[in-house]
Amino acid sequence: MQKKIGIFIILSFLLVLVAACSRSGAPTTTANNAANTTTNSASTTGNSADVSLDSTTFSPASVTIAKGGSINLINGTAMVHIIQNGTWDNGAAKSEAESGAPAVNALQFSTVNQKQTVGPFNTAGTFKLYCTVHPGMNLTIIVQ
Ligand SMILES: [Cu+2]
Repeated sequence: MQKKIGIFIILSFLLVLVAACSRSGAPTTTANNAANTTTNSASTTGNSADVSLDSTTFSPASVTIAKGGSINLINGTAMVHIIQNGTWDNGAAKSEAESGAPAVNALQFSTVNQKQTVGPFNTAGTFKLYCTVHPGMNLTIIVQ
């Protein structure tokens, strides 16, 4: 999964490079517009955000990304965290599948600087991840 996302990000950068090259060599206005359109869609789908897992909280606790983007969860300490889709709307957090969100089931962190990518989020909406170990360790992901 992480390899696929890495390849996707590399392809996105290559697309931007190709668009930039064709723009500088393009003689007509029509070609320039086409290059700009390609660049814009690449930057939107390549959107991603870093979220730190602190001792018992996410930082930031809410993050906004573009549709098609991902989040990089990075463990700031050696604390163990187990992350899942869920909700905390009725008090205590509980596991709950979220339609339109990537499935996250017992995603475990146990070493400092450990990084795992969740995504892509291809559906606009508000999604939630929480830590099963630490009550109140909740993350809201807003996809636009
Ligand atoms: Cu935790």
